[in-house]
Amino acid sequence: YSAWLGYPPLPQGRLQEQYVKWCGAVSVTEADDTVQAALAEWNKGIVAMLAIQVQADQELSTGALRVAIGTFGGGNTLIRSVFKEADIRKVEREGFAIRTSADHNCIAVGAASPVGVLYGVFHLLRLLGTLQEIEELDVTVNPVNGLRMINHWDNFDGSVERGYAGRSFFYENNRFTGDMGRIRDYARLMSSTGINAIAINNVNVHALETLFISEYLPEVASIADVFRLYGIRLFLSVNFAGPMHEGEVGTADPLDPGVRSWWQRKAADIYQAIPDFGGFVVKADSENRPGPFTYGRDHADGANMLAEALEPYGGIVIWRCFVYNCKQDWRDRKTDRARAAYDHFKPLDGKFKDNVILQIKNGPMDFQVREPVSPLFGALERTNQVIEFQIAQEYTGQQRHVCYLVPQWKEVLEFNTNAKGEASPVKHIVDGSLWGNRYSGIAAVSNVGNDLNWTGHLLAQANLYGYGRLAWNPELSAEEIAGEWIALTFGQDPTTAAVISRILLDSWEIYESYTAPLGVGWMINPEHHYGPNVDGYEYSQWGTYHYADNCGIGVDRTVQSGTGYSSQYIGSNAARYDSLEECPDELLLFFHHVPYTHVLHSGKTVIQHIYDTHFAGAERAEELLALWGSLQGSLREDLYVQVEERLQGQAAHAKEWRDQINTYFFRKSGIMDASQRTIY
Ligand code: GCW
Repeated sequence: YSAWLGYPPLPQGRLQEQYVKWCGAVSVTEADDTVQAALAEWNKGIVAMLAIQVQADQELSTGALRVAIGTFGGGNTLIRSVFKEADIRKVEREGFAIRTSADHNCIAVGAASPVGVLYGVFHLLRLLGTLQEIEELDVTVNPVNGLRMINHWDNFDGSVERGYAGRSFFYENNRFTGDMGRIRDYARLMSSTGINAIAINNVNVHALETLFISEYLPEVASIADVFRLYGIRLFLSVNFAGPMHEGEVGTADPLDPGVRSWWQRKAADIYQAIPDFGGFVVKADSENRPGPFTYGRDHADGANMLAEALEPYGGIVIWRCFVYNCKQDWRDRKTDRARAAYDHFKPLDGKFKDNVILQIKNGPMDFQVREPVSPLFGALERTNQVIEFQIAQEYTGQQRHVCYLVPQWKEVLEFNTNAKGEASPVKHIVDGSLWGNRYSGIAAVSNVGNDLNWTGHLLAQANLYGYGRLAWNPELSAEEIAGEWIALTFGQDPTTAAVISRILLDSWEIYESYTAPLGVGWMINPEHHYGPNVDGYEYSQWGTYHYADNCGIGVDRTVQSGTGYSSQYIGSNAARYDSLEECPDELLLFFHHVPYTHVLHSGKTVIQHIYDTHFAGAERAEELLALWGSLQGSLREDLYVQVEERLQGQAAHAKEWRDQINTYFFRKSGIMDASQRTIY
């Protein structure tokens, strides 16, 4: 339950002695709630890690060592003497500086704002928890991304759409749970990774949730109060048809004056209750949700209308680009879902108000285990945008399989869009630096629920932790992040760390290899999306096809003979994806329809690749279990057992994947496995 804030005791030794020497006393002079929350966290961490009590400053003799915590303007003389003008200038609103000062006998954690102080304290605690030297600290740290957001898909009835960790801890049975203790612990966890924005309800806004901005505002406001302590702004997903829902206005047409003033009144009420309310998240004209299309308006009309209502209060509209035709005829080979976001939003570039942010899923389809980067990144030059990841493992094992997603997210963030000369990686688009956006950042769908360990699979906590850390600083490596999470969660044993790190770092590749070969997705059971079903979505309306027949497989998205999707990329990316010769193996079937005998860059045929990866993947899933087994006795028994159970399930399920996929393609193609392994 305490996850990475459990503060396991640190091993005896030189570093631990160093910490005891410096951290035995703390100097805090500010009464601000967030600074006090930072102090409480500091005390908690020190007591647990070092087994010492922290003395308050006043009781100390002048020469004694201590940690000083505060804002630059907050009246703490130690902070004032350690940090000079030049230091202070480098620290941004949410950033902090930490310096060990021999002159002043202290480690000073200074920031421009209370939340910066909090982040600084979490940082220092993390340095201890990962056994770093603290005697010569001198760092200034600012978050790279402005918006670092979590989207909940929690429903008022307590269910969580695509939730794999129990039920909501915000709601149950169309009531607020009122479980403020849990919500506060959640806020601590999120804040410790750097999260600063959370939308607490599902983007599919149902009837009762539509009333979160009216009838239920008081309860929503009390959740905002808890988040505020930890520097997190609360957002709500809203129903675009809200004005009609309450029966006051007969339309939701964004250009209708009655609709506009309805939203303006709502905004006034919301800010009355929650003065620092973040804004709205909107899923419109997407998967049967209402939107501006009904009225012949475009998405700029819709988003701008809401933005106008929030503007006087500094609120923002986060408008999702997950807009596509979900009633496609599978016989129609011209419509290509992958094209949809670009086709809808590229023409609107520059038309959005500057408090609108477009939220773009990382790929053009939907959080598959492998898909290319959305070509909208690079295409929008005059529009605020955030990328949307999915921490919830909807298509990556549903938190029953281990799948550490940080390497996938890193790959996406590093992708060079070619948008502006040589180096235009996605990470510089979403951090706002490439186009100089007013707002930018990263959002992701949460993977938590009311399970005791928050995420169902204990190892899925690494995704939650890793997401926050990556949003704070995309330069951190997947290895570093895994290392931090392991040390903070399980303590300092190097063998344990090596084993868990290896499991995490290999897990995405393993999951991909026994499920989705070469960029083909959607071979899953409809609706719940768990487990293999090669044709599960083949004759559906959702635009999700692989077109496997007796000769070959894959979607032709080339310009010459396909849907032309490849041309949505810029320069060499378009050329590379369009070319059968140059297209990277891992995305081959996303862009091309090829015979099973097509030879990959790896030298194997497509069909042999499918067989080999599926056999190897299932075997490697089995090995994960053995690896974990090596930790028996060195971990807390309950933690050991819960992961072991999941890994057993994964190993068995990986075999099911292997056999269904291999058998399907063997029957379709009639081509034997070169190694003559068992295919049914
Ligand atoms: O991945 C799909 C999910 C839906 C989800 C939708 C979205 C919230 O299967 O459950 O709806 O994406 O992102 O809006």
